[in-house]
This record gives sequence, structure tokens and C-alpha cells, in this order.
Amino acid sequence: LEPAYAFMIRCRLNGGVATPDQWLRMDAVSTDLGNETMKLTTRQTFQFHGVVKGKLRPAMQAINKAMMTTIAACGDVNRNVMCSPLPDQSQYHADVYAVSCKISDHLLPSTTAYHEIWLKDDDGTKTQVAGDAVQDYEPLYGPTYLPRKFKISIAIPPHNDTDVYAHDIGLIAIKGSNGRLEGFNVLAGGGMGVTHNMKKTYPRTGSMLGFVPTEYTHIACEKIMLVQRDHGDRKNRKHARLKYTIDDMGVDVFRSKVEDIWDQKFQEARPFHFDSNIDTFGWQKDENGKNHFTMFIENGRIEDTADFPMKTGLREIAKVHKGDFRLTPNQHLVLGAVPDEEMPQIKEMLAKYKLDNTNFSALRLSSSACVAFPTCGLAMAESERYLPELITKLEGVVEENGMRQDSIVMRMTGCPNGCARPWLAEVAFVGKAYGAYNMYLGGGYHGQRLNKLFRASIKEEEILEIMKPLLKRYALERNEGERFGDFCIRIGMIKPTVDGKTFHDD
Ligand code: SRM
Ligand code: SF4
Repeated sequence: LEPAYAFMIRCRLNGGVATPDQWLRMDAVSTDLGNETMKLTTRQTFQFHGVVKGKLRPAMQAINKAMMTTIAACGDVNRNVMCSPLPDQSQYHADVYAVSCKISDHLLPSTTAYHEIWLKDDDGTKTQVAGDAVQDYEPLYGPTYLPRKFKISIAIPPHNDTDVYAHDIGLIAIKGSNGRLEGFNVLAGGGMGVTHNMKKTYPRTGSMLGFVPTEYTHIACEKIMLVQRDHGDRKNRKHARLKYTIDDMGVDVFRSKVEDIWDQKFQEARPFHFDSNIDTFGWQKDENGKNHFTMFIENGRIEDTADFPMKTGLREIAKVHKGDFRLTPNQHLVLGAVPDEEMPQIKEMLAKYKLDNTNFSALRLSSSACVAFPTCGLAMAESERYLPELITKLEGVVEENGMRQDSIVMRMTGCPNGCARPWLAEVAFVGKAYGAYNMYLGGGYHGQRLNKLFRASIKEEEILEIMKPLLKRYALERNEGERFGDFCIRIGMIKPTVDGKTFHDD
């Protein structure tokens, strides 16, 4: 008898788009083979927790039968490519989403091992026998893959909901005068992972390399990845992400290395403007007259509880819905492309299952927490299970001061790996030990500026002692339209972090 080892499975779901049939199949995987919940992640995909060892293969096969995969969702490869869900402009979303799929497919490893291990028939007929083994040839990754994980995201201005500055490559979609996609401004060297008390590790926002037309974008991404493959630090995993390669080499040298192997040059970056990095909740109509509903799923956890049968509700909706589901980079969900004639039925179902409620405080709607306990082996403190409670304790002061509709981006993670991209939040709490958090202030409202350490290892009592008067002061003293992170800097609570290397400076 062996212990009941339980695993987490992460899907690769490009740009977070799933069909209703895929939703139903993922629901079934979680019910039949996992811990009955689904987690919508900060990179727009599904995770299943509590999959015991004996159910791993059936779960992988069920995911693949749904025309989804788990290949390269983890590991030192290019991961899921993110894409703003953009409910109000479906044609433009389709243009940009197509590029995210193209990049994702182009950068997939060519290994056949995944299929041999997980997708072989039960009688083993599709498995190669040892003597037949053929060495996989990886044209992009080579025999040793990348020095570290590699992430690409696409944001569609004015929405920076994918936090485009946080990834190894960040692509900012640029619209042409005909309303269609023209190309992308390319950022490189963003990343969030930090180790507490190790100042050589730091979060970093991506540096601008320049503009690239749509048709060359996947190749530009490939070349950036290849320069990192060949120049990234393979000796020290804590210094192996592209952000350190770029800082060590300098942005200009890095850009020219990419251009050398690409045999093309980046054009001058095009103007763009971001408004925010949060989701736009509620109903929106697109240019084709289809309706899209962005619903609030607190920290991305889909589960049934006694008074909130959310998972059942979404399953019932998926049985009748003919549009799509778009998972958002803030762990929420868009019920996409509902035609007018189906609106009454969908609205009734949303109401029946209490899924139509976007009437939360803007503080809650702008919040995000990583998984942490009980499933994350790296967690030092609670996150997903605690942030909602902390927000409840702050909502009183928010309401008293007339700020129910005022968005403040607040994020929490159970450790400094940064899975909810905390370093780009206006206020963040990062787990240090059980019940203790480092508190960070001063991030930019649309994800453009890193925050900075304000207090180390504080517990709930101190968090509330700091936050309650600070929120009140913000309500009373802010300038017209001034964001919370900017306000904290203006009143001298915290200094701005201008780049990753100065993140630890006081
Ligand atoms: Fe993450 C590792 C969960 C997005 C940075 N992340 C982990 C692991 C797999 C823990 C582990 O290695 O044992 C976590 C699994 C917990 C669990 O129980 O499910 C985990 N990461 C998550 C998710 C599920 C958080 C969430 O609440 O949604 C996100 C899944 C994304 C996906 O669908 O692929 C998730 N992780 C991120 C992000 C955000 C992003 O990519 O936009 C980051 C920061 C960006 C970045 O990579 O710089 C992130 N995760 C990390 C790191 C630190 C990487 C580094 O450079 O140091 C680790 C640890 C590691 O790689 O060594 C990590
Ligand atoms: Fe786990 Fe840390 Fe990522 Fe949270 S930030 S999911 S605690 S690795």
C-alpha cells in the first residue's frame, strides 16, 4: 500500500478561451478526478488540485479529449500565452487572440514523451518500446531546454489586465487606423519572483525593445527566447530568469543580440495608453451586438458551498450557453458572446445561482490572491483563504469614507514567488510566516510601477492599524483622480520604485 500522493494539474489554455463543452469537461475532471473544485489561475487557465496518483493519467487523458492539453504548462519552457479577454471588441480580440495562439503553438516543445507517458492506450499499443526509443529533437529548446520558466502575455490597451510588464515578454497590441491589429510594442525582462532577505533577487518591469508588425511577432518572441536560452544563467536558478540576463547585459546589448539572430530590427515603439490592470465587471455589448458578462469569482476558486452553488450554476449555464468562456488574468470569468435572444434565460440563470452579483466593494473587485495553503508547498502564509477576510475587515472604513466604488489594487501572496503579481499592486501583502506578512505600498494603478516594502512581518492587528487611518486619509486628502499608490508616494509614506534594481532601496 502506498501513500495517497495527491498532485496539482495545470492546463495550458491559450488566452483563457474555452468552449462551453470544454467547461463541462473541466468541471467533470474536477468532480470525478480532483478535489471537486477548479481554480482559475492568474495566467488564465484551469488548475485541478488533489488529483491522486492513480487518477493522474485518466485526468490528463480527459483534458486532452476536451481538445486541451497540459503540455508545457510548467517547466523551463514557454508557458501559456496570456491575452486580454476584451469583451467589448470581439473582432479585435479575435485578431489578437489568434496571435497569442500562434506564438503558443510556435514555441511548444516538440517532445513526444508527454504523449507516450500520459496519452498511450491502456494496452500500451501506442507506447514505444525501449529499443525503439528515438531521441527527441528540440529545434528551439535543444537538449537542455531554457535556464528557467519563460512567460509571454499580451495586453490590449487601455486594459493592462494581463499585467504586461510582469512577464519575460510583454506584448502591447497596437491598433491600426482601420481598427484592426497592426502589431505589438515588445517589452522584455519582466518578472516577479523574489526570495525574502536575498536582495540579489528582485521583481522587474519589462523594458521596451520596440515595435514589431503582427506577422513577425512570433518570430521576434522566438528570437528573444533563444537569446535567453543561450545567455541566461544556468548555474544559479535564483538568477536565471530573463530579467537578470537583461540587467546584466544591458537593454541595448540584449536588443542588438536579438536583432542579430533575427536579421531584422525593432521599429520605434508606438504610442499607447493604459487605464487599469483590473477587470471591467458586468454586461458589455460588443460591436457585433453580442453580450458579455464579466463575473466576480473570488480568487478564481470555483466550488459549491451550502449557500453559493457556483460550480453547479456554471455547469448548468454551460449546458445552454453557445458563446465562449474567457478566463481573465485576474482569476475572474467572462461569459462571452451571448446573443440578445438568449439574454433572458442567461440572466435568469445567473440570478438563480447568485452569479450576477458584481455589487461588491471596488476594493474587493480589485483584489487578487494566490493559492497558498493548503495545496501550495511553497506557501509561508495563507493567501486565497485569508485575503477575503482581511478585505471584509477593511470594508467598514471604505464604506464610512464613501469609497465603495473606488478601486484600489490590493494583492496577497503566501510567499515572495509572486504568483498573484503582488509587486505591481498599489498595496500588497506577501507571506513571511504563518499569520505574518510584509506590506508593500506605492505600486502603479495600471501595473506600470513596482511597489516597495513598507513594513516587514506584520500581523493582522498591525495591518488594520496601518490601513484604516491610511484609507481614511486617502479619502480626505487625495487630489482629483489621484490613485492610492500615487497618493502614498505623494504624502511621503513610501518612495517610488523606479526599476527592479532599486526595489530594495529605502
Ligand atoms: Fe506561480 C510556483 C501557483 C502564476 C511565480 N506557482 C508555483 C507553484 C507551482 C508552487 C511550486 O512550484 O511548488 C504554485 C502552485 C500552487 C497551487 O497549489 O496551485 C503556483 N502560480 C500559481 C498560480 C496557480 C497562482 C494563482 O493563484 O493563480 C498561477 C498559475 C499560473 C498558470 O496558469 O500558469 C501562478 N506564478 C504565477 C505568476 C504570475 C504570472 O505568471 O503572471 C508568477 C510571477 C511571474 C513570474 O513568473 O515572474 C509566478 N510561481 C512563481 C514562482 C517564482 C518564479 C521566479 O522567477 O522566481 C514559482 C517558484 C519557482 O518557479 O521556483 C512559482
Ligand atoms: Fe505558492 Fe508562493 Fe505562488 Fe502563492 S506565491 S501560490 S504561496 S508559490
